[in-house]
Amino acid sequence: EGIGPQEYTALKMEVVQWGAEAAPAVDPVVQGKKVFFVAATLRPETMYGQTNCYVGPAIDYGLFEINDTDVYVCTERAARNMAFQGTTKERGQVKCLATVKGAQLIGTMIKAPLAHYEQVYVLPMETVLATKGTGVVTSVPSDSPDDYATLMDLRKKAEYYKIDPRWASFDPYPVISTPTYGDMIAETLVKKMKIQSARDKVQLAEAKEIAYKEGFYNGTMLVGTYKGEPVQEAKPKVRDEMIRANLAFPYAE
Ligand code: A2H
Repeated sequence: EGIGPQEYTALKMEVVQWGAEAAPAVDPVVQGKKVFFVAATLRPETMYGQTNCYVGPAIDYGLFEINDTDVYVCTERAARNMAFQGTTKERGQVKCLATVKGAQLIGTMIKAPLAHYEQVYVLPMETVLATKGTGVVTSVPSDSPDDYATLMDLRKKAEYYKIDPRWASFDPYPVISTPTYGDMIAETLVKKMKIQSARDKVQLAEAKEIAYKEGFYNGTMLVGTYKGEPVQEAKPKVRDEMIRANLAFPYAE
């Protein structure tokens, strides 16, 4: 974060099957349309390692009609921004078909573009901010300490979080190798720094910083089209590849 706009990659994760809590509210309004959860990421090159997707359970989400065929699930704030960035059919125009709480979206099955696990589930993350990105975060526990810590919390207390343990059963999948931290930098850092849960905010912020810098400057791709290449080179190429394939689009704020 610094001066100027943050350039995200907005990843399109298509709904395969709505969770039981969402189906009654959304099924009638999205008939015949493709619906996508849209996740804002700064690490497009890690998408091979997605294991799930996160929403904030208390956050309000909308189902926004973007054009004649597609509906996006994100915050209203993000939908408005998209409407002024050429994402919608008509500039500045976006119609909300329905609103839902994040909690209702949990357990929905979605496609994860490029990922080793082709279909993953929507899970809750308390630390998702409604004021950043789209309010939807794709989870890459191999490379994001926050994603890793949250996934482990969910596995430990599935009942408390009201999730089916199967939804959190996809193991972290190695995507990037660094000389100092091996091929699962997030897991290595969380263990090394003795981070107990997603509530250890200060240590997680430090781990996030290390993982980001190490991955970017010293990381090598272990999978995908740019396997063997430095992360610095692969990152824009993976982003372009996804955008060309209509699996993602640029999003700034
Ligand atoms: B990143 P910045 Cl592998 N609330 O994507 C909380 N976190 C959010 C968010 C929100 N509303 N919207 C996006 N994010 C996350 C991948 C990733 C990310 C990896 C490693 C680090 C990392 C997979 N999750 O981010 O505050 C998203 O997670 C660490 C910086 O705008 C997004 O990129 O700088 C990142 O935070 C955006 O954070």
